[in-house]
Amino acid sequence: MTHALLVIDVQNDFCPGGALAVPGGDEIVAPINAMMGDFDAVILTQDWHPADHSSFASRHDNKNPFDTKDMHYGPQILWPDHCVQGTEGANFHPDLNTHADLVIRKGFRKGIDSYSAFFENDQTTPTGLEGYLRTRGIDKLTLVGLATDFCVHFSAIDAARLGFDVTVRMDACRAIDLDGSLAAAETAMRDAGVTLS
Ligand code: VGL
Ligand code: ZN
Repeated sequence: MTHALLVIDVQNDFCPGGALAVPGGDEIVAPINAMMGDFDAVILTQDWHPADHSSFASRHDNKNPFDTKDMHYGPQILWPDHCVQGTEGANFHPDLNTHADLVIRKGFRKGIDSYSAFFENDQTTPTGLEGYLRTRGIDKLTLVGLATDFCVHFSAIDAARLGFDVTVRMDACRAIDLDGSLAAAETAMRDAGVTLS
């Protein structure tokens, strides 16, 4: 098997002090760096929004961060402005080893969010990552990063549905955990055939 490490969104805005800080988000940087050498390929994802992205609560009247809004593709949680293209918050954590084979950006279309590294939130628009993995012969994925219950969760489920052998290293992930979203994500990942370790 050809085994890739998929490092999800280890960016300043998801770390303590950032705009959408995930508790303990920076604690996973050293363990992730330490595991990179164990894989045939290392791929980083980067949440990469235009300043007027429709997932930002600030773009909607009478909405606050963490409210939900019905979009054309379904319900969307509204977030504080985060990971704006070209800003310090969108940069990878300064200690993350970025000597990766591929960096894939997502969430760059104003009108649609993308939690998954494979499909945007309409669950049909591909990012191109599947083709990259298949043409490189990668069939096994280990996921780590931020946040367990959003981008890691949706990426893991999509990868399993696409037929990859998927493991999430929970010790190298951290969660936002809104209203039980971490427990729900764990159940959904297990039901999709993802190994949680
Ligand atoms: C993420 C919320 C908004 C994530 C990205 O990386 O999990 N969560 N954008
Ligand atoms: Zn985002």
